[in-house]
Amino acid sequence: MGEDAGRGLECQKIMDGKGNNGNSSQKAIPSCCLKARASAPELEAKCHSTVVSGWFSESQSSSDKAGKMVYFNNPMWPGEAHSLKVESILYKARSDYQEVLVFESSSYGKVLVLDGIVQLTEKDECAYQEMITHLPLCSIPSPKTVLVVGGGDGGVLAEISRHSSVEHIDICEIDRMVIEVSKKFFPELAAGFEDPRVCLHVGDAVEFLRNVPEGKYDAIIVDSSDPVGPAQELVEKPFFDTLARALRPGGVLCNMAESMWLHTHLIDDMISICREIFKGSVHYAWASVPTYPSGVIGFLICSTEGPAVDFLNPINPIEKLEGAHQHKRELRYYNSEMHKAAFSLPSFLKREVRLLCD
Ligand code: SPD
Repeated sequence: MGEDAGRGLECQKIMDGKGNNGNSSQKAIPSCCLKARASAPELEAKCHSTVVSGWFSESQSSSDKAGKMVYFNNPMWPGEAHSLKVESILYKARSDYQEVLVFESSSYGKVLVLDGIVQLTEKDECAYQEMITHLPLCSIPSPKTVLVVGGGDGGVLAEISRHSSVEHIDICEIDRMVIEVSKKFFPELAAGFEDPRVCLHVGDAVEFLRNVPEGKYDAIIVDSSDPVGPAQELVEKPFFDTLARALRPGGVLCNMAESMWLHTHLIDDMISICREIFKGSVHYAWASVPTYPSGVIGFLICSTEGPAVDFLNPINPIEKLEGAHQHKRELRYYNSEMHKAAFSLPSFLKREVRLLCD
């Protein structure tokens, strides 16, 4: 759908990363590129996705002064790179913030890649989008106001739209190109923007949250990319402070929280920050997503002080939600059993992230 349909346009705000309207001539360089430049200053520091001999790999490449390609590993998962066979490249362009790539894979359908990192594939996107949405929304009775941070592909919006209690959904996505590309190549997900309850803000979430009235939301979902590049600030304490401030007492946050196989230190840091800020409860849950590094992704799920939230036993089960199953798309991954199971953690994680045992 064009942005002129639905109520999306009425509340659309367009800002650059600094909260100004219009185009800024100074474009921020993604921090992964800064890292690449620091470690190899002779490189023209522009990240490219890597497609070699018909295979996409989750590593990045850059060209040196002589135009020769140099490959480097993503700093988030050194020493490994998952690969997908490419049938055809459908779209490739650089936005103000990142490189955006869409390709048709031979086994996972269409794939959306940002700065060389897989964001979703048609085959397994359901696991991530359903879990990050319904873990929080099924844990509170009758959610009404929801904020999505990131989520420019629209998949999380499409899941929220199953909840008929929801009256208003704000979404703050920094990169307009992600929205446009999703509308073109992933229309089933981007259909989420058509929901008349959705209010789109194109801009920096940190800036957006600064101006949100205290206690506005029942739930916030942070559907970000990894904390390299434009999403770096989204795992830092000041950002969690603003999220907590924007939630009502007993409101819930669900935040993408990386892989337990690869990022125990990051998870540990995030949990310790959130324990300080969210006085209700803080939990870690996970789901299986084959095309994410190590095949799993985690969610940090927290509540603010107020009416107690029992995340482990959903009070608002999806099976009882009127209309949730008569939706345009079938639920493929989430159900109340998966919800409860998602909080079961392997022993190594409990040992390495001691805060999970408190
Ligand atoms: N390592 C990849 C994590 C990507 C998380 N965001 C996915 C966006 C899908 N809506």
